[in-house]
Amino acid sequence: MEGPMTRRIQPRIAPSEITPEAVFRDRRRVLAALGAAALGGAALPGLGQSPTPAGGAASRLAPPKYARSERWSTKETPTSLEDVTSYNNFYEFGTDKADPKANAQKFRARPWSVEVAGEAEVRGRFTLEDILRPHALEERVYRFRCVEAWSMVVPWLGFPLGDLLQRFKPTSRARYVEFTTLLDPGQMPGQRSPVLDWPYAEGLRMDEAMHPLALMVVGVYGQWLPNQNGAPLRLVVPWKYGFKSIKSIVRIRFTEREPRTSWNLSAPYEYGFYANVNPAVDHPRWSQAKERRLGTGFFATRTDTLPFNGYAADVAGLYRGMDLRRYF
Ligand SMILES: Nc1nc2c(c(=O)[nH]1)N[C@H]1C(S)=C(S)[C@@H](COP(=O)(O)O)O[C@H]1N2
Ligand SMILES: [Mo]
Repeated sequence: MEGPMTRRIQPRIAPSEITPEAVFRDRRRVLAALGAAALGGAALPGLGQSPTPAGGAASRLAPPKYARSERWSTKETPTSLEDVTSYNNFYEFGTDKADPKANAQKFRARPWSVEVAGEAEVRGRFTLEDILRPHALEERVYRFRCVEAWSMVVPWLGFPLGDLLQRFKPTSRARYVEFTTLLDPGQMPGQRSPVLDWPYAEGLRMDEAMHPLALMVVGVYGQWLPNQNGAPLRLVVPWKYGFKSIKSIVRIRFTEREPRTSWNLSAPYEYGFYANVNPAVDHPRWSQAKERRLGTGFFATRTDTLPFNGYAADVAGLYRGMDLRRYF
């Protein structure tokens, strides 16, 4: 997408932040011996044994059950399922828009687990089923605006990110949360090229992450997520440029300091940490004033981009007093 191939970056995680490997291996060995399904070090509230099979491709799973959320849905016409699932940015599978669909079909999105680390009382590794079990799924039709100036309208299935994060009991030192995508060059051919500093990482300030619009997404158009859209678990932050909406998440880490994020590391003058949609702040190489809605034809008139992608009434208060030209 956006950046030219840019510099390689030094490892950015201090040794002190890494859970000692031995602790991990030991915990896993003990739990394996007990035949435990959940690998968590601490009990996650409301969780027992998984009733759903851990394995299986999305197509073999029972379809998701959900209820539509009118409160958080736009009435705009959704972009077609075909466009949403065949015009993608997922650099782990290639940099052309058609690459993710072509190269991600055999990706194993199940079984899956997520590691929770950092400034939280509940840490450890949790199966996808443990992550999902207590959350009712909602369908929310959100506008989605890529930093490349195209946009779409998508009926996502998910649940509020804040509801998930609260289960881990973040400590008072948690001011940010970092998300990391799977690192697996065997399955993700794009990771064999240094296009980005893999694994892909993103982050939010805690109050942004707790905002009811921030959505943990597991499906689209009433189905489990196709691999090219970030199966089995991805973020959608509709008031920010699309690159904040990180796919195929394997790690959630609570931090005191602003985490490093992949696109900001790659091209800091082009992609900020905040990345709020803002028609008044141009990308150094193109205007952000307008956008092209997918599916409306290549020659369709570009429509005006709205501050915070049209969600200003809900989220502008998060940034009161901040210079949005500086913190772009
Ligand atoms: N891991 C990962 N997450 C990612 C990306 C990526 O390349 N890798 N691309 C981002 C960008 S730039 C956009 S616009 C959206 C695209 O999501 P979609 O393909 O579901 O429309 O995913 C975001 N999440
Ligand atoms: Mo994007």
